[in-house]
Amino acid sequence: MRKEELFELMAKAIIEGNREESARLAKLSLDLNINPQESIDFGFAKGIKEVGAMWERGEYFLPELLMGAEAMKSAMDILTPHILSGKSGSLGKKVVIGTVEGDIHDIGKNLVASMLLANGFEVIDLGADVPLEKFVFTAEETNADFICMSALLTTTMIGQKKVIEMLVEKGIRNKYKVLVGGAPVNEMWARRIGADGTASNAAQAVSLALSLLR
Ligand code: B1M
Repeated sequence: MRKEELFELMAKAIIEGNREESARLAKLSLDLNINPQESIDFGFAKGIKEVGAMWERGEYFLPELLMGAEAMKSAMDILTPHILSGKSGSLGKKVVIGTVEGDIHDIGKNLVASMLLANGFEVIDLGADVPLEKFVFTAEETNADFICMSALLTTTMIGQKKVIEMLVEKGIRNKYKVLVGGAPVNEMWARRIGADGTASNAAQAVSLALSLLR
């Protein structure tokens, strides 16, 4: 089977909310030695974005959105360990990452966390719906280098701004590189709230974090 055909089947499995099929295709891609990052970016993630678009057009409702997310998770559970390469922590730089308060979307955040880990960062993953103070508290407590915040809802993006304001108020803004991301986040927003940058996917997030170390 051609790689492109497999990617199409992966997207279809997510659109149909078929957990068994997405797990089967994830395993098959590993057997075929396809880079797991490619399977996520060009296969499964395309599917979940289409699910979001169908939901927006009123063609899908919440149960279908949930089923798509479940199918996405079952593929990610199989692929993510293969992205990790054992380099974890080798850079000696610590990242505190999470999805901001009020927001339970964690698929993209998990991907960014895995890629950072795979590229030598030590990652402290606070999960999703993280109270804003917890980003600051954990960064201080663990002597982190980066604070990374994901937000998928236009209503929760403001949490990223509030965390930066907390850092400024405490006089510790310059101790950390702050990265923000998530589907509604763009360069303009990142600049406006005084973040150190944003990235539109996990690979770019890693490049950005590495570039900020120089
Ligand atoms: Co929700 N949802 N959802 N959802 N959901 C969106 C975000 C939405 C755009 C769908 C739509 O309308 N088209 C819409 C938001 C609209 C808006 O705010 N304007 C929406 C909504 C409205 C909702 C609910 C409010 C629905 C409801 O209950 N009525 C609800 C919110 C609940 C809450 O959070 N309080 C809700 C719930 C859910 C599910 C639980 C069903 C599920 C999430 C499951 C989970 O994550 N565990 C879900 C899903 C799956 C989606 C869509 C379809 C897909 C999100 C996703 O996983 N994408 C989404 C539609 C969309 O985004 N187009 C949608 C794949 C992932 C790989 O990409 O997360 O963008 P992404 O991450 C990328 C980049 O953004 C970047 O790298 C990642 C990897 O490439 N990135 C970073 C992410 N974080 C980064 C951080 C960085 C750097 C880069 O540095 C720190």
